Amino acid sequence: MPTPKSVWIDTDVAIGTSTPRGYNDVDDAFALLDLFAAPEAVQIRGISVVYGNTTLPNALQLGQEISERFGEGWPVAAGASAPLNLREAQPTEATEAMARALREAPMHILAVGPATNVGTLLLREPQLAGKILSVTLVAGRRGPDQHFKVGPHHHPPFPDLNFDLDPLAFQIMLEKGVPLNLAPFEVSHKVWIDSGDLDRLARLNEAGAYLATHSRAWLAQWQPFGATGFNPFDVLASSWFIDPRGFKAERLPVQFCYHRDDTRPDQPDAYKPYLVVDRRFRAAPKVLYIHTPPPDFKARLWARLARLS
Ligand SMILES: [Ca+2]
Repeated sequence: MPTPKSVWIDTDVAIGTSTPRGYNDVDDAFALLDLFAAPEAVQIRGISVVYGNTTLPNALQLGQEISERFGEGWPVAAGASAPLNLREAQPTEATEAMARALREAPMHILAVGPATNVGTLLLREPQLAGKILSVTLVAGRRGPDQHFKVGPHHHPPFPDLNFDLDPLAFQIMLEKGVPLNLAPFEVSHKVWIDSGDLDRLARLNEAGAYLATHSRAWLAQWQPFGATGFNPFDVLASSWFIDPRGFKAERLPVQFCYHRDDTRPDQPDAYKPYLVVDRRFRAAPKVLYIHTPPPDFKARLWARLARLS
């Protein structure tokens, strides 16, 4: 039996919350429960939260609730409530807790929200960069023309949310030379959770019922796009981290590419950076770009979740 990998989870968990625009993403909760269900593979060193899919207070409350109800009650540290500001890059409970953990022993970081907490940590404590074994992120694409569309009626496409909210945090991670693994839209777009999957999840156990109950409204929100399910973005990162067997990934150079903002087609003068992998960027640092899940991805996920109570 291999030793469990030591990991810190940084999340913008938002399940069950909404804004006037609609329901927020449920995927962080799937990823948290997936990780809680795999103690043989991962040793959870700590959990922190960040703004992103919802506000920091919402993420903190949900993180604590999920940790206590379905996990071992790990404390949840509050991180950033807004993107990194170089003029005021203050420490947070999250950056201090991560720094303490790194000083004790090296660990991986699974950062499934905006990377603000990791970026801030690296700015303030660059000497700890060498203790970060890797950071796994949900971001990136092969080019600005790879649009994040989930159905024939989906327009404009989704942003690369975690990257778009705080590109500077990604720039800092690259500059500090931390090994990065990207679980991008490309890999999650190959997995669909539909209402049959939610029915099955609901029958699994209390944890499955929790995920299913809070995912129905989110799923319904994808129907106008012409999608019959939803892509569970963050759980691709957690599942790959737990057990990478069967996933396909490539080591590719990564860099920022500035291009028209595809999420604002009505604003022809709007540009934004894209996080792009391309083997032609010869001088750029390389990341692991995970692009294809194993064929039995969902069966493996359900089998793990079934172990929860
Ligand atoms: Ca997330």
